[in-house]
This record gives sequence, structure tokens and C-alpha cells, in this order.
Amino acid sequence: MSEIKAALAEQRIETPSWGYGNSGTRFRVFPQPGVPRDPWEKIDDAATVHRFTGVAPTVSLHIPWDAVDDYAALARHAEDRGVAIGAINANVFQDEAYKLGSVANPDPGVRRKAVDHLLDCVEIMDRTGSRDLKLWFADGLNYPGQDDLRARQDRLAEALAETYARLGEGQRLLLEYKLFEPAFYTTDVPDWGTAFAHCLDLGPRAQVVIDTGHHAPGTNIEFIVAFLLRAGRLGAFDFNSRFYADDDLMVGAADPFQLFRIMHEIVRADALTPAAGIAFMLDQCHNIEPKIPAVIRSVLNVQEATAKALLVDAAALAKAQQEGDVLGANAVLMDAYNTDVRPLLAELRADQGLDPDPVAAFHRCGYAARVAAERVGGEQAGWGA
Ligand code: PSV
Ligand code: MN
Ligand code: MN
Repeated sequence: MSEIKAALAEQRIETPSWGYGNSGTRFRVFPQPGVPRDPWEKIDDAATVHRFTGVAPTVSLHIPWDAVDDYAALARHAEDRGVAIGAINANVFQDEAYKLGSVANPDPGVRRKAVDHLLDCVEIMDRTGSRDLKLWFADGLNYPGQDDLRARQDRLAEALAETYARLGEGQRLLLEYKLFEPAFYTTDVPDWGTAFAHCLDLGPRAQVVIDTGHHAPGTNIEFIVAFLLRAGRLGAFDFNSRFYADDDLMVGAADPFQLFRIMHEIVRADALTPAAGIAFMLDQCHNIEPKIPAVIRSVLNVQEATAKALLVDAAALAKAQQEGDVLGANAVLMDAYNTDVRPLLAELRADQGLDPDPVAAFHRCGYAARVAAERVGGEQAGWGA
């Protein structure tokens, strides 16, 4: 048990700046009291999540949603609050110019603008000490014949190569795929195979991001995890839950069993430790529920799935698999999944000097009431507006 606790204590989960801002669907944004007014306050909220969970010491930024004049000062602000800047997400999907795409746009001028933004994001990484440039492109087509599918892959590859070449030592390019939306006919990076192929062309510091909401219904995500881990090309997760498409609900809310199966592949590959380089990030929007408790709940959900994965009796599983014992092997996994790990996690938190119930502790601490009084006119997250 002490080994399991040690592994859980070492786990790191990154929270997204945009999860703390107001968000909604294209039908309505529901503002909430006390939401951050700027990136500095988003970092304060992320630091609060870390204070109560102990496992969320980094926060990802989205540029330009989190644009500031002085990024080094923003990084210092984070450090003062006990957290650090995580992945820098480049946003090349909101400008008028990107109507027909960004890096795959047929217009070389638009492509230049998009790549320049990606290079600016690497500059921000230099200033903030961030390791990861996370790229998701909304590029795609709504109608057959709208543009040349193959030429768009060439343009994408060229943009990625220029960006990759700009990376400093120790920096990585993380490429995220998404089946559809906002484009409805094709997307230029629609699946893990496309992302993987581009990463292989680029080099070892190009890695795939799996956003759990970005697949066709029924996709076996843990297979993708196993495949990419084996190939050394899994860079990060964007964790969230989905019932239909890219719902961005709290991770572990829709399908905790899937999350367990994913974490089982992570544990199986010994990839939980930060040294393995997999970034476990959240990419969620809390449209109707209070945001900070929702982020805390999400962190706990990931911890619970991880604890269950760590409980899998690897020797018994390997034996049953080797013997072709179908039911026995399945039972080993299910035994772990069906264990209530909440007491174990409560004990771990107590060992670490944390409150065993982080959500309750947050509600008691008065932070929500204080920021509701202090922050008037909170920011929109940018996405889902
Ligand atoms: C796109 O749907 C995405 O998953 C990308 O990660 C973006 O950066 C993020 O959502 C914006 O919310
Ligand atoms: Mn994502
Ligand atoms: Mn998404």
C-alpha cells in the first residue's frame, strides 16, 4: 500500500486557465460571481485548487485568451502562489482571417500570420519556463471540394516543421487531434493516426495529445493510449467527459470506467511518474456548476481512477492472461475497479497535511465569498461564447 500511496503522491494534474472563466454553449454563457477578471486571477484560482488537492501544481494558458504584457511577471506570480505555468495553447481559430483555416489555409499570408503566432507562443514558453507548446487546429472543410485535402496536409506539415525548428532544448510540440467541429466535413488533424504521422516526421520532441472528448462514440481510447505509449509518442491528455461530442464535462463524470481503463494502460507502461513526461491536463468548461469545486472534483476523479489502476494485481493479471483465463483476467481488473479507494486517498491527504475532503475544505475556507466580493465583471473563458 505504501508504494501505491507514493505513486499517488507523485502524480501531477494540470488545470486549464479557461476552466476558471465564464463559459457556456453557443446558446448562452451563464456568468458566475467571482470568476477571474484576468490571467493573474485565473492563476490564483488554479493555485487554490493545488492548495486543497496537492497534486495540481501547473496551469495551462491559452494565448491570446491569457495574453499579458509581461509573461515573466506572470510566471513569477504563479511561483509566488506555489504553482507554475504549464502548457502554452496556441489559439489560431478565432480571428476573422482564419475562416478558411489557419496553418492549412490556401492563402500564404494567412498561413504566415498563423505560424507567426505559433512562434510567438514559443517565445512565451521561453519567458514562462513552459515546456509544452500545445497545438490544436480548427482547420478543416465544411463541403466536399472546398479545398484540396492533400495540399492542406502539405501546408500543415510545413507549418509544423517551422514551429518545431524554433523549439528550444527541453521544449516539446504537442499535437492534438479532433474528429470534427468546427469543421463538419473534414478536419485536417482528425485522428491520432494523422497526429502520430506528423509527429514522426517532425522528430522525437513532437508528441500526440489525446483529448478524451475528441473521438467518435465507442472509440477504444485505451487502445490509442497503449499504442502511443509503446511508440513513445504520447505527450499529454486533455481530460474531460463526453456523452455526445466534445462536451468538455468533468472528467470521470460520464464514464469513470473508461478513465480507469486509460489509467490502467498508463500504470502498465510505468508512465504515471512526471519523469515519464506525460502531461495529465484537464480541458473542461464548467458552464453551470461552480468552477473551482468542479476543478477540484475533476482532480479527485483522476486520482480515484489512478488509485484503482494502481491496485490492479499485475502478477495475477499476467498469469491469467498467459493461461488464457478470460474470466479470471477480467476479474482481476474488475476487482481493482470496484474497490472504494476514497479512504486510501483521504489517508494520503492526511499524511500530506491536507484536508481529507478537499471539496468540503474549499467550501469552508471562504475563498468563494471573498472573490465574489472582490471580483466584479469576471472574464469570459473565450471558448463556447
Ligand atoms: C478544442 O476542442 C480543444 O479541445 C483544444 O484543446 C482547445 O485548446 C480547447 O478545446 C479550447 O477549449
Ligand atoms: Mn482539448
Ligand atoms: Mn475539445
